[in-house]
Amino acid sequence: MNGIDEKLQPILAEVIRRNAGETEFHQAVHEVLESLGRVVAKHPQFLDQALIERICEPERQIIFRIPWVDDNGQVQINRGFRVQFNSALGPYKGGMRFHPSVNVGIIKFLGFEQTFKNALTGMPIGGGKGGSDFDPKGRTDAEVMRFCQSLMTELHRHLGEQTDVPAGDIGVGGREIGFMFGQFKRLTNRYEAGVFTGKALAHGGSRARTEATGYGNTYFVQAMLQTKGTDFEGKKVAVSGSGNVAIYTIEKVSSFGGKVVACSDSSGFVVDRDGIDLDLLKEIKDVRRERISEYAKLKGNGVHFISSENGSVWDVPCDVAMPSATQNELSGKDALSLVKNGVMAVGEGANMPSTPEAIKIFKDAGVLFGPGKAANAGGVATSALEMQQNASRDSWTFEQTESRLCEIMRGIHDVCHQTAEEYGAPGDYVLGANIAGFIRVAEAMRTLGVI
Ligand code: NDP
Ligand code: 2IT
Repeated sequence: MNGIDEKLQPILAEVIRRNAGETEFHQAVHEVLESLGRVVAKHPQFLDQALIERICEPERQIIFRIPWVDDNGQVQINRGFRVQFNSALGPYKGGMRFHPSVNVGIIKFLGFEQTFKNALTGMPIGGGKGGSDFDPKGRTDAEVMRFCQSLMTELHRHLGEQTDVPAGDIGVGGREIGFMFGQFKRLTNRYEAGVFTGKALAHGGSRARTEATGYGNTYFVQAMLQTKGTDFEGKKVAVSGSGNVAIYTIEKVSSFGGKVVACSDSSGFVVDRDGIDLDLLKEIKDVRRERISEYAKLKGNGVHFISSENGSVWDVPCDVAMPSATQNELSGKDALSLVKNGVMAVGEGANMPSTPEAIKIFKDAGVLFGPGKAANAGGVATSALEMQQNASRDSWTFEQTESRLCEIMRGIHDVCHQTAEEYGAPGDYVLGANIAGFIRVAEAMRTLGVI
């Protein structure tokens, strides 16, 4: 029917009833439950102690008002969220997202995914996520600072390096982390560097954290390609988004000999047959905070901007697709177009960017498919390395940190690959990631008793 084992059907029905209207959360739970049929058939003990039901229910959800004053003296109100999903393996860990689309269902799906992703890294971190419907676009630095300070005035009481450790996500980068950490430090009178990750180097940030998600996804896709005896050399790559994850994906893919021919933002995409000029892209996005259409204007010379009404970045022919913008950005139609153009691998830099229809199309076509909870885990894994450096009051070199990241990504790839084989679905990284992540969390929960 819906691909879920009959013993697990009531669990999904209850999640849908209890979280009415939260479609992204339903989608994320559905996908994991679909994989767990094979686990409970082999190990029925996972049906005991309502383990699966408890995994689907966040430990704590915090929703709060964020009032702040804009540059015109007007009072603005946003809503803040922190969903502390699961702390069986360690303190809640996961990013903060600032985007007008943010609501409790989106934060809940992200926290749920984060729980399994963090387990896959093998690091001692639980799962959580937070954010706000605040839109940073067009806001001045002073407005962003006042907003972050107001948010932290409430959130600080729920955080701690042993309790809950936020980081960045969409709309939250070094600037926002700095403002939030600054307000946390002021309110608590504690220099607790390990309470945030993604900090500036001056405050105990880790080298390679900024690069880690994009680099990690590239390492993951490289490992998938190697199972087919190939690599990035000479491959054409399409990347969506042009934020943190996209930029460092483009950097790493290029260093591996691939050519990134397209990237995007929510207004449209650019195609550059010579390969995206990374210095220009960083200048437009990181320094000037402008739209991707500026890239085509400044580069000229046959580079086109196509607005989202007139096409999709996934129509650009490529060998490898690396969606790095947002959830459900790659539809069934996009997947058909990619398959028609001969795509051989997809690595999800974003969280849940491919719709269920798209995933099925890739699977049926034999495309190597690295799901977000495995492929984009390099960011949070390096956050855990930042926590490790903070705890030991140490600071590692870029090379040392990147080499740990590379090992961790190889480990995640291998555990997903082996688990898929063990459960009778060789090459199915979705199944491998869901099962391997679930087993680590569920085993840890069982030994803690019913809490
Ligand atoms: P950024 O804010 O740096 O960049 C986000 C990019 O995605 C922008 O180009 C943005 O375009 C685009 N985008 C955002 N929302 C939409 C939308 N609704 N429709 C189309 N495009 C959109 O965020 P990150 O690069 O950090 O995050 C990108 C993805 O990667 C997210 O799914 C995030 O959850 C995931 N991720 C991030 C990690 C990290 O360490 N930062 C770690 C693991 C996963 P525009 O500017 O027009 O909004
Ligand atoms: O989705 C993610 O894994 C992130 N946004 C990074 C989380 C983190 O704590 O580094």
